[in-house]
Amino acid sequence: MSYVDEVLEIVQKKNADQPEFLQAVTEVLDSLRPVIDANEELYKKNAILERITEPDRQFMFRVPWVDDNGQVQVNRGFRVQFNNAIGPYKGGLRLHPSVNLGIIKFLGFEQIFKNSLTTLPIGGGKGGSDFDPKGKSDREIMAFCQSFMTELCKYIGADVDVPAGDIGTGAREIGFMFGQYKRIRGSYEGVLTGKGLTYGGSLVRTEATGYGLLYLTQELMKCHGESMEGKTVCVSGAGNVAIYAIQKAHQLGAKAVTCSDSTGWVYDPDGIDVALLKEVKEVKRARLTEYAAARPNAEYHEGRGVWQIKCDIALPCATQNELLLDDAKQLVANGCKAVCEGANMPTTLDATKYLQENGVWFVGGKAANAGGVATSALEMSQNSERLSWSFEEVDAKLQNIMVTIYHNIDDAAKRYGVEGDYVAGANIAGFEKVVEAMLAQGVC
Ligand code: NDP
Ligand code: 2IT
Repeated sequence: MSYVDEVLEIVQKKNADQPEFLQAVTEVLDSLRPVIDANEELYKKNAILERITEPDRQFMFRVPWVDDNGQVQVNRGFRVQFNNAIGPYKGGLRLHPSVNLGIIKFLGFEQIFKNSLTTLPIGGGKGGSDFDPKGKSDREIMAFCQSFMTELCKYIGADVDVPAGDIGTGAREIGFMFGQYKRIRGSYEGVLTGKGLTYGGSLVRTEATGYGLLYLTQELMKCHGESMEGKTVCVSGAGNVAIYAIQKAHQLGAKAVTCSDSTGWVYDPDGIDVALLKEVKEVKRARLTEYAAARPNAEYHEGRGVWQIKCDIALPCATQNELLLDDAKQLVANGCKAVCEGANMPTTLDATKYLQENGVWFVGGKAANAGGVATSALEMSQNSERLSWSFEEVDAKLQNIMVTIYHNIDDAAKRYGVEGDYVAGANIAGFEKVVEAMLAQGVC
């Protein structure tokens, strides 16, 4: 049995109740086969794969808070510190009722490779809670965030582990958490990213994941002799990543015609109105029915369905496993040329395989959505030097990072004889740097 298969078997046995984690590990290890085969003796002797699939440590804790009726509520908090071979742990905090240890582990595991791809010195981690921010008052959100940070603050620090936003965690939540960290630890430091601009945040961080996704997509198209001009784009999600992906798509001359939330989706043939979408989702925190009601030609549909709309480029930006095999078939049948993941693991393994086998240029989230965490690392740099850079400066760095990522993953795929397989290219390029650092640092 090959070393990869041996480790896959161990990981499956140890984590049988964590399907998302197993999915993420299977994708990575499967695509690393050419590198592992070339170095099997060295990696096996050093148990590289056993070490990289086991978190350095994981914290699970009780988060008690008082709701507006005076009732005590209890949630479960998580922080998984997966690998710090190349820098302090870095990764977001997800607040969503579906959150469990397996989901945080899949996200933390992917973060190792993504963060390596950014070319910046950050390790992989992730955290969150099964807390549901929907329908909560600002006071309830603050009560939860303060309680969550009261425990989390023991494990993080500007040179140790630097959390940020993810699903359900935006500027409001980061602000409440930063305030509580400062209060308990008495330290004003860059312990979180995605902070407000008045207290150490970076320009462009809010837009960075969506913008970065489009910068990478643009480079992908360019290298295949195509431009973004006049392209029709289907986007899923209606949160931070989706909104700024749509905005940048429009700035680059394409037209994004769909978005979705957890209850339904919108098709707007005139192009999604970003200002209206921001008003509905960021200010009112309302449903997409409100968007559709304000747009004469927009259609609203309950459930899921954005991938049935004919498009040149598909950008899944909501959550994991939201683009299934049937969706992939529909996209191919409609002539879709490229799929780039704004979300983490939105495409199932069989859907990815189908897209790749049918000539769709497919770039996975570890490369395509790395602009968010890359800009977080730029926020850390600014905090360290106690300066802040202009919008243009950060945006130019972000563009450069995304273009570099595209070429690094393309080159890695070519080096190992899998040209055009950007999933393998990303996993290989991300893995190479981490494994070199792990070997240099001995058994730890
Ligand atoms: P937000 O919370 O801002 O938005 C998530 C959006 O997806 C919402 O519109 C939400 O609907 C919708 N959605 C639909 N179905 C689900 C579901 N089952 N679970 C959760 N959300 C659902 O999150 P982000 O935009 O920040 O994150 C989107 C994806 O991008 C995630 O996979 C995240 O891990 C990834 N990502 C985020 C980065 C960042 O910087 N924020 C960086 C890199 C990746 P509703 O409006 O009804 O809640
Ligand atoms: O999935 C991700 O890369 C994020 N949610 C962003 C993490 C970060 O530290 O900015």
